[in-house]
Amino acid sequence: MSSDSSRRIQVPDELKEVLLQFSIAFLVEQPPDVIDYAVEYFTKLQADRPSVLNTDQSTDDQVSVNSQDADEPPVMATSRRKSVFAEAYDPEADDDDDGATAVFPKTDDQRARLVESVKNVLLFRSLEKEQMNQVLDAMFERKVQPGDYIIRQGDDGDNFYVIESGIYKVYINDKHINTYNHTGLFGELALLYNMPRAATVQAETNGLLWAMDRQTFRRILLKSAFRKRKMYEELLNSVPMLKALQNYERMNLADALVSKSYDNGARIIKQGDAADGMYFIEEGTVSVRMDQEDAEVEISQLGKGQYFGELALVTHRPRAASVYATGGPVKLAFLDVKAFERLLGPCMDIMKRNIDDYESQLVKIFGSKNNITDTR
Ligand code: 1OR
Ligand code: 1OR
Repeated sequence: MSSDSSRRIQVPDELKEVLLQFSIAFLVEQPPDVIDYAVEYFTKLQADRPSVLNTDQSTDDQVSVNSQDADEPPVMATSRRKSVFAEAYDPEADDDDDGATAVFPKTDDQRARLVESVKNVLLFRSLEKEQMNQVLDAMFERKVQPGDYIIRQGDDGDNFYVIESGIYKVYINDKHINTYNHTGLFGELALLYNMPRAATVQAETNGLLWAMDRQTFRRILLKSAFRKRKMYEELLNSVPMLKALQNYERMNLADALVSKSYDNGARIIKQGDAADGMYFIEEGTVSVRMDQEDAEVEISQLGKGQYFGELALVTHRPRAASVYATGGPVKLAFLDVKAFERLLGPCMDIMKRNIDDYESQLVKIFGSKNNITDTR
């Protein structure tokens, strides 16, 4: 690729991206006038752009309901584009929708291996049983050898792949940016957003992939995946910590979230319990309370766009506090511990900083050195 002999004009990635997103937004919305629409679109884009200087000061030494708001990552990470997945696809307007679904017969062994491989595929989570069976029927096996190119950047999307085994390296403009180790999926972006392949994927080792063709992908998977990504987009954009994630990583996070609702007063987390995941607040508020002698004392309130339950996952200790739904029904997005470990690595430093903050608050409130984070 870089050894390409023909001299080509370099189109900056940012330009490509901005124009692609603009075009998609235009096609989806079909406004009457291109220029008017462009002015409106780019004005909004400019207004939404994270400001260049992070003026947020975190010197607040009160017990702050909003202490998480100070955890914006450095500007470099935030200046990335905000969102593609809202504009990129309108499931209702999708016409790639007819024809019968392919069926690839499988031996019992193959089917069992396939079921195992797709077990952790987040995109499949929201499928109903019947759709899931259609998906399994439609997938076919592909063996690969070291050096095989599975996907080339810039190509049209044909298949989407779930990894059964093998190591795969991902390159953008010849730069190695990601590696899959015997698990995961790739090739969904081009099919989901109807755009050229965003990256090249090459096998490092022998491996086995399960493929699904574009038609089936779009017909069965796309609508549910898209809805979910769109549903969580606003939430994920409103959590300052998650700005440390790439857009693509936030989309994967959306696939992994599960909605949960709690009535006013319900206990969401019990102090001392083992932890199975963390929560982001979509709607409502929660009260964080700690056992203090015979009573529970409220130590914090959290609201929309904030998160809790991360502490036990980071420290591998029991829950440090109890958390209750307050102020009407509370809507939460739950992230289980496995997905947390896989997806929130880039946010770890920010979470740890906030945890340091808990510690100093603890000393302030209870006047003693705490043990919420020591690992013994
Ligand atoms: P695709 O259909 O575009 C290439 O074909 C695939 O590589 C793509 O779907 C993804 O499944 C996969 N950015 C874009 N695509 C990625 C990335 C990625 N990682 C894997 N793929 N990253 C962002 C880099 C700026 C890496 C994030 C860790
Ligand atoms: P967890 O997994 O331990 C309880 O489950 C959650 O309450 C915890 O994660 C945090 O997400 C959340 N100290 C400890 N945990 C807190 C605190 C907190 N606030 C929220 N949580 N402090 C409050 C600081 C404003 C310090 C103790 C006084």
